[in-house]
Amino acid sequence: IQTFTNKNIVVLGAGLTGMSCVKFLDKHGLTCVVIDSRETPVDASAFAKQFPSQQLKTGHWHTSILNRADIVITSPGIDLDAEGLRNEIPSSADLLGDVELFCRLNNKPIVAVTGSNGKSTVVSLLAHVADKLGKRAALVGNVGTPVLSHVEDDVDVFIFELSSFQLETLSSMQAKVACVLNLSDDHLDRHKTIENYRQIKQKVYLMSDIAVVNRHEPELYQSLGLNEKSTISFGIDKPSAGDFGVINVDTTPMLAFGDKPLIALSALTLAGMHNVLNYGAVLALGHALDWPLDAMVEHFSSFNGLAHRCQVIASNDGRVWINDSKATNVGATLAALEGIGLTKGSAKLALIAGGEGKGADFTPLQSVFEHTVAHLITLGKDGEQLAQLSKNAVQVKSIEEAVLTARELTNAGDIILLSPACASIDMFANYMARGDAFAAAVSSLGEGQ
Ligand code: UMA
Ligand code: ADP
Repeated sequence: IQTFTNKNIVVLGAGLTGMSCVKFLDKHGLTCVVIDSRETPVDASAFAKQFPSQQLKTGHWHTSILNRADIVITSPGIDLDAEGLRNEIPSSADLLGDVELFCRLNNKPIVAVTGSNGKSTVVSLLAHVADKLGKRAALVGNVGTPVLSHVEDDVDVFIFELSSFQLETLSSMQAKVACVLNLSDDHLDRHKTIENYRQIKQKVYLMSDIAVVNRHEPELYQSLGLNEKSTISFGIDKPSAGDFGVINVDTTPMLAFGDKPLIALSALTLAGMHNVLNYGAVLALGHALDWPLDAMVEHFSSFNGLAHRCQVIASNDGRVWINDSKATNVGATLAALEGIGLTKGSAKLALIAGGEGKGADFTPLQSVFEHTVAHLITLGKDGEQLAQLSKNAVQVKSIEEAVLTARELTNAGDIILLSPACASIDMFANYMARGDAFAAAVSSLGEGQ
């Protein structure tokens, strides 16, 4: 970090990432200017009090300061091209993200997980198992804790959840093991094409000793020519020796390592085939770290999943209300609908969806809407586009109206799923606020038929 001394350092963004960067630089006696285009991203007087040596500039991008930068540490949510910032940064400047800075300073083992869906579930389960096995693990990154806030922790392993945004500015990671869980349309408003998005995700494999790969998505790794010996795969089909998958023991489907059965699928707490894949990925990652498989499996049962991911909400009107607000892309909503479609029996399903679609193609949802969704209730910026995919669609203006409409259209025994296939930012601060508003609207309904 001493190479940063006497340099003009600019931190772009005063969100979680930006503030973790200022704190880190400040602690090491370095000064920077933090720039944020919003008027009041943070309380300016609290900032001045906490960081008297640091400067905060808000309201616009202050390009004259950026033009003189030697080092620019940017936040993942800032689209440098769309904001017109790329050309304002001197070509000689060191442009990096917080994860890149972390990796330049770190020499502890890293597990890196990326993908369109399942990242938070996989890294949280891995961290849970680590904890139970007595390993000191720090869970950081896109999951909500900026990496730099733990860079000096004395741990056995860092577990990184990485977004495509964070990968864009990362080149120095040397992970022990990395995984791209899956890929489906997401963030295409920023990455433009699925090919660009894939290439950004695949970078994790080029920065890792061991690659954990999804056998059902070979296009994510085959072209990279990875070393067979240091590749571990997972899937829901029968695995080869050294890989993870599903085998039938008598007639019981079980997660297995090669031909060794580990646990029956029916004993897994998180439901749905997508979660079988998530469990398989966790086993493969743990195996790459030499963690004992039997002990890992033993600790699966005490992990109950994360809020806002296919979470059943308490209600007393006889219906099953499910909050899957974290389904912010088409792939996640498909996984939820396919899982529920397999188990719902004769119950009717009403789906609440819509929001900011981020330029995704919604048509993969059309056939599952036709077969599984009795009533589609849409809202938000791209609600109309979704509504066009179903004959049984109703458009509403708010989540409260969506809940009331769903209640009117359904009967006791039916299922109502909030799984938007879209980001929430057009109507809410984030997916958690959307899920909380949904749960609050459901609880205010009271009893009824
Ligand atoms: N900003 C501007 N102008 C803009 C855009 C942003 O000034 O046009 C400023 C905002 O005012 C804000 C700052 O930039 O102060 C925000 O930076 P940010 O959007 O990078 O958000 P952070 O608070 O730093 O949070 C980021 C991740 N956010 C995004 O990538 C959008 C968090 O992931 C992550 O948990 C955190 O760093 C810690 O690593 C969230 C996320 O939504 C959960 N991720 C996306 C996803 O999962 O789909 C990728
Ligand atoms: P991420 O951190 O990648 O957004 P989460 O674990 O938070 O992933 O889950 C996000 C959404 O994706 C939830 O709606 C969840 O039910 C769904 N999901 C989880 N795992 C998978 C998977 N392997 N494939 C498809 N969808 C998934």
